Amino acid sequence: MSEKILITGGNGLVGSALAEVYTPPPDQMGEFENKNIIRVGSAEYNLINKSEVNLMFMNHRPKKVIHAAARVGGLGSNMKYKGEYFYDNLMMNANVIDQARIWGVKKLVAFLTTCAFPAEVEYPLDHTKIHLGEPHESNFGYAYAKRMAEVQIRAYREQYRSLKYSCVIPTNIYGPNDNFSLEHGHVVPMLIHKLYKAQRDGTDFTVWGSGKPLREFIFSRDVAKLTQWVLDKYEGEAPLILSTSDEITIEHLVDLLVKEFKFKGKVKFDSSKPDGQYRKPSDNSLIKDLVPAFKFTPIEEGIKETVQWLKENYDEARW
Ligand code: GFB
Repeated sequence: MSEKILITGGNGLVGSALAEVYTPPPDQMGEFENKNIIRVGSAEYNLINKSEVNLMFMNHRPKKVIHAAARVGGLGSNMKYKGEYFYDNLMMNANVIDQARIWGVKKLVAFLTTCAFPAEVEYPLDHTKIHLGEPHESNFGYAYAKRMAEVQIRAYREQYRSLKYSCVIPTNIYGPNDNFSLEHGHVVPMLIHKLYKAQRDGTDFTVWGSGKPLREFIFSRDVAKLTQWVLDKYEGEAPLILSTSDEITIEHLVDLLVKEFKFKGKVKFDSSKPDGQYRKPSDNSLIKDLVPAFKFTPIEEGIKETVQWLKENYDEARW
């Protein structure tokens, strides 16, 4: 009998990539055979509510947990809903991590994000710098809530020695099944959706800000594969940054997307929209040392697959 793994946020960007990674095509099953995976989404359990989280553990009795559920959004959404982002994420994390402990889960992986790091700190970002200063003002509600998951896990590991809970810290994730909202989305899905519409309707393609900020993008399947490795193999205390450590400008991202769509229309940069944090370069040496053979998906390939996915699933996509 394989060990039951519960995945919260099971229908989201990371949850759906995890589902794919845990159920590869039959000819590639290998070591992942017989995994017993339960994916839960917000329609089944409201993780802000402790008694629903208790019910979730009572119903499923997992041995391991990947806690990928979060209230997330891009820069615009983070700026607009700071209070909700703080409360919802704080409560979800506190409830899931504590109920996991109560229900005897010995292994859990929780998600932080590189935007939880201080806005002004010596670069590159590494796991020792999470609490060394104020997060960027555009997303401090979300950032502090995420930081508290690291604190909770560190405190639990010290008090309850048998718990091997860990944090992963991905950079900006993108991929199929993302939220393609034109208001609340992250930059990759939002720009893909805008381009899709601009090409369909013969209109201009408008990008927020100056195009100068830098970001590190990671494909959702890479995050899922590395998370699976962390759940199975990693027992260390240090949070693991999941990152290619390759920075690109928003302008460069726009070029890649325009090329992928073969878009011939006008590209406009709207300086009335925010740039957000200028850059957040990260140090991926810990994960690279631990999983040296891992190959990250080149951004050109990840973008191609994501664009293709939206074109094929436009009517069912989330936004
Ligand atoms: O992914 P994103 O919204 O969030 O990217 P952050 C924002 C960057 O992309 C800014 C530019 O430099 C924007 O000016 N951008 C250009 C756009 N066009 C667009 C557009 O149409 N939509 C959006 N959204 N951006 C997030 C945090 O920060 O990082 C989250 O707010 C999350 O909490 C994520 O953790 C990883 O990278 O700025």
